[in-house]
Amino acid sequence: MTIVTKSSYVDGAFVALQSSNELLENRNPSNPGEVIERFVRADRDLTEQAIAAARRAAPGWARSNPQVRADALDFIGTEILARREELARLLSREEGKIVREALGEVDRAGRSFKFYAQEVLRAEGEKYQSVRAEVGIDVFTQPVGVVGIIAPWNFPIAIPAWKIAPALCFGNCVVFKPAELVPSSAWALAEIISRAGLPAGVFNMLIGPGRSVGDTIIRSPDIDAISFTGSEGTGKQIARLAAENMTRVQLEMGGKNPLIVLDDADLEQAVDVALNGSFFSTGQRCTASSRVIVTAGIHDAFVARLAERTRALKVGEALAADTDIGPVVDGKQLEQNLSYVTIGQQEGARLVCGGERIDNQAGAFYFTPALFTEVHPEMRIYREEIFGPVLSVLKVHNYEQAFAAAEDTPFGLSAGIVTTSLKYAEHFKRHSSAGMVMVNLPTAGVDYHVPFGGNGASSLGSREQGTHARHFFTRVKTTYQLA
Ligand code: UN1
Repeated sequence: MTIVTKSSYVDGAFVALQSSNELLENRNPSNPGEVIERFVRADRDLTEQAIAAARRAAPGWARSNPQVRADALDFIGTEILARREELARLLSREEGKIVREALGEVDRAGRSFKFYAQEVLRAEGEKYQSVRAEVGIDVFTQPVGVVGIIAPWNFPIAIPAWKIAPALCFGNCVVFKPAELVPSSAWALAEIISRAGLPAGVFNMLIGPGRSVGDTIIRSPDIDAISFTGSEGTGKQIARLAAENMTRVQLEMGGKNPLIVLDDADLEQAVDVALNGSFFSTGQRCTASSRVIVTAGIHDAFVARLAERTRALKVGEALAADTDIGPVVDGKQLEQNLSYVTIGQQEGARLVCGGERIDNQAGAFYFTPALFTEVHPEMRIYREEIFGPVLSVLKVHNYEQAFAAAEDTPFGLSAGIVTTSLKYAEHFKRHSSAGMVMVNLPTAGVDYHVPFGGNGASSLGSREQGTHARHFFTRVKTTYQLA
């Protein structure tokens, strides 16, 4: 089969290929010998060109007819949903999540565009009386301008969608950098956007490395705002560099999300919630539950049942219908998972099951979900984000101890509780410092139309998604007028 070479999208066109171009190979983690597609790597120059094109397009797009924006977003959403099977299979091949999960992700992406197609036309603005007689006050919002969007590899289409859709909706131009591990879904999305009738320069996509493309976006005085999802280290660096130009930032970083299981929980429900939140999508979600805090009365039964269910999960090829957990995204992430398993054992935790690489001919990055018990709160496996299917169980004696343990982290993205007690559920919803709280539901897996985000080391800036996205993608203008 011939391998296609694709390129970035700048100023209304896909960039022409040249023989001197540096190439990036997109490989399938279920079969690393297979190259899905090749991509020409963008460099600093091309990034500057994309930013300049976005800058030129910004004034016109900011004043564009809202109906034009609504129609464009609706077109993109409709096509994504119509091609869901094809896009989901492509996503599974490049990222490794199973097709069922990829379908859910593609639907979420399509629906985000559909949501913002509606949001464009919502009334906005406020009127006030002034404290000075004869003065009227109007408050309204305007686009921020040119937005840099830097997306991670773990949600190759949904995260780009939930950042790009509101950016365009609120009248901004976009310079989008997908993660180099997942360029194919990003390219497919850009190709759809390229046919949505947007003026040249409104949307640009650069496939290339963080050290050149990302760095140019972050340092550019012509970028007005940066929306980033990725690691804490990169997020901090973006915040530091963006401060030089007073660029607005929205950062979604790590998590070490707790799930509390109380004695009064329904055992089967608790196991379902833990299994899904910790291991599905190969644990590669910033919202994954990587710490389960269990009260003593249910602890042993919970661990026994969870171990049984964990052992029964089938790890394998992402595209196979009977696979529960696909491969880890690449060799580097696999090494990280394995090294945390060793660390956990050295720290004295008990590895109940999993935590091993599965040998296979294709060299696929298969890793069995790992369950640790006898964990102490100071252990690294309990404190640090692993970003893989590695779960630590902490035993406590009551809700108060469970709550204190859940709160004992610098992160604050998502937190869950499994209980039949209204009192504890209410207390947890009210007092948890996480940005998202789940009762009898996994910590991961969120809706597309409500605020998404966390606190502490997990997030900086205003919330993503839903109507709240407006706060990041617009500026507020207050006008005073003498009658
Ligand atoms: C989800 O749990 O449904 O990178 C979404 C991440 C998050 C998205 C999680 N920003 O994992």
